[in-house]
Amino acid sequence: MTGPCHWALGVLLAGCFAACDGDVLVGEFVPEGAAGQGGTGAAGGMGITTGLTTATTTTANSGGSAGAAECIPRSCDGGPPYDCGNCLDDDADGKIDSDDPDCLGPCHNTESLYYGNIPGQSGGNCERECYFDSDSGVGNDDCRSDQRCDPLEPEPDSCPYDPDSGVSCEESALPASDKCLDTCLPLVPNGCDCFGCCQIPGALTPVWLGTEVDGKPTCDRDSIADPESCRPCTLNTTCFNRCENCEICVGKPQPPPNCGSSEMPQECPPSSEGCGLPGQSDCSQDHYCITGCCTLIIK
Ligand SMILES: [Ca+2]
Ligand SMILES: [Ca+2]
Ligand SMILES: [Ca+2]
Ligand SMILES: [Ca+2]
Repeated sequence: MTGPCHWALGVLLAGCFAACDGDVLVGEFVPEGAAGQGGTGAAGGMGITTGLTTATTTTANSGGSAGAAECIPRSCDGGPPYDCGNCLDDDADGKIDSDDPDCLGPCHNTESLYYGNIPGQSGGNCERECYFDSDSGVGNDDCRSDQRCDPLEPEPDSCPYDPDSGVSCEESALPASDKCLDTCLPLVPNGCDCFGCCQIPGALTPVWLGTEVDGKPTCDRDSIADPESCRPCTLNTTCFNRCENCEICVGKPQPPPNCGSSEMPQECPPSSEGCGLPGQSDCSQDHYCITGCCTLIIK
């Protein structure tokens, strides 16, 4: 597409649509070259405090391979984009946002760790709520758990196992509520429970993505088998997205051979499109590619 249509103008001027090559809808990727200065979103992303690593100035515009699509930022629950939605390669590994295997969703603020790194996620107490949402407190999703009730001690220093500490471990052990399942589970990547405890290939036990040692997050893809860096945890099987054989999962970027079709080898929920593998399209803007499936993030 070589016409003068700007993406930004295209949104504003209905007349432009007719001149553009096909429909250009807000929230869809447009081919490189069509956007021109429409990288307003990317520019917006630059203003955001980055996560644990220093963002490079590489953008989807300049850093992509030939034929790369224009990146459109993804929001976490309506807020400004975090590192995994800002269209920048924040850890300079050549992969941006959902294409980076370290990114587990739009509410993930580092491209180099499994630790989520968003405000409120490690709020100084031992309570846990939905790990994959915007972390505005336990009230918004009604997902409740407490690290002190887990005998595997995901946080041995700050929250050692102590079922008599005054927290109600009976309550913590109740099945997840319908509200928790409705609000949190759709955002949970394959292999994880709602609280950030995940079964990952290569790890002997389920591991706590938010593991910190001496106040520093430590769990990443390289340390999955190290129980000090990625602490063991007990899965909450009442709010759990199991990693099925033909699914893409945390730590499993490809389904095994003989799954699905050549266009879509991975398994996704009904009506969800596959994403992230060669030849597959990007998700629309209100969706995020979570473990190989376009997942609705804005309702
Ligand atoms: Ca990014
Ligand atoms: Ca990256
Ligand atoms: Ca990365
Ligand atoms: Ca699953």
